[in-house]
Amino acid sequence: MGSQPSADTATRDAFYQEIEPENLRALWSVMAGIITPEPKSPCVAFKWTYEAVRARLMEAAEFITAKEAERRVLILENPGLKGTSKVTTSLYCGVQLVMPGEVAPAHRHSQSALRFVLEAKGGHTAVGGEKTEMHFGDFIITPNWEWHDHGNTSDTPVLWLDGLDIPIVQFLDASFAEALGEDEQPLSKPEGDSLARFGTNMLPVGFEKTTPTSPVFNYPYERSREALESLRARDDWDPWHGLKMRYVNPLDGGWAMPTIGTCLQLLPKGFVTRPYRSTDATVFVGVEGCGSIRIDGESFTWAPRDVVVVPSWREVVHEVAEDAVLFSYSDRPVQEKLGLWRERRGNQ
Ligand code: 1HN
Repeated sequence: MGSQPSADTATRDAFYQEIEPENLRALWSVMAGIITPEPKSPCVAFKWTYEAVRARLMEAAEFITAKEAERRVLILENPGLKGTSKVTTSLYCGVQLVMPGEVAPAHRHSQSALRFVLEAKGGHTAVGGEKTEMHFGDFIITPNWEWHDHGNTSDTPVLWLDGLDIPIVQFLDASFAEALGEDEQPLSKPEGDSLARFGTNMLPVGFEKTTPTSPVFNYPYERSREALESLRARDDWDPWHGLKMRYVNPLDGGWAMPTIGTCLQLLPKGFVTRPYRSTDATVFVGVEGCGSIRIDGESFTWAPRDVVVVPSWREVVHEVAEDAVLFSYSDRPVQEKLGLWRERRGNQ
């Protein structure tokens, strides 16, 4: 009883083929592939060297302006996800170039963006009526549906890394976008307003949270770096992360962005982290010093501004020969909200 049917493979395969035109599929024939005992991603570990990406952007600048392109960006596309414009299965990564005198015109869209500034001596971005100057290492947020435009009034190129939740919005089929029709949006706030209002461990009395994104939109590197430097005095290193801080929304202590979690970490000279894995595939950006990231035994050496992507649930070991700083981003806030995020700390 219950174990009777035992048709041959040919009978079963014929059945699968017969039901296919009826838009039916037998779960038992695909179940092992869709419900895996552990994450099994087509996303692969990879490194992009900044100098190589920068050189290609400079080449592009000879045949297209920032305005013509709308955004002059080279997408860092994961080799395991070709043709998808994804760096991981849930996130996007690109490097953007704005040449002296150029503008990237105002537009807005459902996707949220982060900028991590790689090279800037006077570039700027405006978000939701406020302009901010860009400096190396600044983490800048463009919340979804806020107008944003970029410009460069300096005499040197401005480059930054763009991290967006494009694949998440695409998965949900929730994309809207529009152009303002002007190069620059009208400014309604003085520069520095958001940081003074929300980024000084004080909040305007009576202020109520109405959006899921941090009201601080530029987290200057100078401040974040100084915090890490002050904290090293205690010599209190996490064996898996060194000294790793997350960027927060001062209104609730949560992640600064609803879909993308961002961190800055310091690893002291000679530090080797213990093996670590987590379900959030992560994009690391070298900021200071240099080192290597061993991913499931494969080593990727990095220097400032290089980008390394670690897929979900792959084992990570950081090793640095000198003091090193890394910026990173992942979809951890989404996984946490859904109760899906997991980590495993090895060598305990
Ligand atoms: C975008 O708006 C920017 O504003 C950069 O700089 C990259 C990639 C896809 C869609 C919108 C930007 C983008 C983007």
